[in-house]
Amino acid sequence: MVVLRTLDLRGSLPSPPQVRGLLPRAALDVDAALEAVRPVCDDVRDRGDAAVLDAGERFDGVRPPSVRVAADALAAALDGLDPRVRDALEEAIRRTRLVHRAQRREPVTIDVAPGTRVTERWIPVQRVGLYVPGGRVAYPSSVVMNVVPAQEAGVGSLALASPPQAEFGGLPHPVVLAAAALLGVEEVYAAGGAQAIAMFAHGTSSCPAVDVVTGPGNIYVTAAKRLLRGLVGVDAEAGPTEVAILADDTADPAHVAADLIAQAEHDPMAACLLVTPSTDLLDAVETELDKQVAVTRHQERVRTALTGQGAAVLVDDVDAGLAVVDAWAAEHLEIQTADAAAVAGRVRNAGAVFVGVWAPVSLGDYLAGSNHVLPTGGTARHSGGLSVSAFQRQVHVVECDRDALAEVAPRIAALGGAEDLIAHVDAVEVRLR
Ligand code: HSO
Ligand code: ZN
Repeated sequence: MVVLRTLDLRGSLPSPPQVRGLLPRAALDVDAALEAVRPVCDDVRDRGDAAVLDAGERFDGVRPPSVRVAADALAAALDGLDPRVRDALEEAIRRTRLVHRAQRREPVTIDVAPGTRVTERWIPVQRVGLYVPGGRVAYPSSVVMNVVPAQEAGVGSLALASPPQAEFGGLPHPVVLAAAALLGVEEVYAAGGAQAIAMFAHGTSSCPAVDVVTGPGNIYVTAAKRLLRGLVGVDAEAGPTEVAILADDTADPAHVAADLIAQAEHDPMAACLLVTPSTDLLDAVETELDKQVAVTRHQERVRTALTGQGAAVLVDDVDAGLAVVDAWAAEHLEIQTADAAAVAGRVRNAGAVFVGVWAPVSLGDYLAGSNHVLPTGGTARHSGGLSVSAFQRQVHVVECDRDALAEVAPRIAALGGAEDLIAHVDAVEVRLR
């Protein structure tokens, strides 16, 4: 039996912070992992490649033949790629590129006063390190989701790391290598966990240091990113994956159950939530879960996730349901209600929103063209998914002519005086004298 913990919030709805406190979500103790990764990161800083290789042997159970994957291994992986997978990756790349190309921003020039203009330019960082996990599952789709935005941002130098696999002679998973090759990424490293992040941040003789590190990973990857943030830019912290499904009695219980199971399949710590005003739907979903979990491939972790952090929330109506999912701020939010598009239009907090019966999360994971590197753990309240902007900075370029500077000089003098920074005032006046 798979019984979702049920939370009855019918009647009066608690405040958003209270709702967050009531709803389950696997907690990651990143601080505890910090102490574990610190010596690994320091070792990579001090001993470079040798430390990366040693850590591979110790944590991934295999010593890679070299830190950098040889060009012929990349070519061989692409040659050996199943044509159906190749076709799927190519279409995923095409769609993801379309979406992310549209995120590029042209410079904007604002004439703030006659003779004074500020131009905002978006400039790509020079070099990035992209991390692709490879522990429980290999994620070639995550290669696409990281590489495409970096390429569309205009990043010139791109390195990718993924853990060495014992069954592939210490190389990363061949489908990950093939996906990298398909995208034209030539710099790939057999490095996983904290050692990969430290390699990117500090640089080694094989891998020059990068400016920005992105990509999801386990708790050690997350801890290493937290430790080395500042030395490098990092994207948002990615915790265990999540889905919330807001559904009414128009939803098909088989779909709801299938989508909860699909997310649970990632991780025994995955959090899966059904929010509904319909007790009939809830009963039907539980019956479906029993049927579907019994025959699903990764039954054990699905069961652990659903019984551990799975929950059903009963609400008065779809409006109250919206308040609940907004408070929880799911990484993935599915709307399976009447008039789903209108309901989706009112969502405030979610990493990505999936509208109606034909847009399951699985579509977004692989082929919608949207990005699947998304904010987890409630961080969707303040952050968005991975995009071109993670690889660029906006830079203000300031221009002014003599008359315009003279015009505004008294105001600079007033503010400089108010802050007792008279050299600031002098730097203007020396020009106008
Ligand atoms: N749902 C995952 C992404 C993924 N799914 C990769 C399949 N492969 C986290 O957004
Ligand atoms: Zn997924």
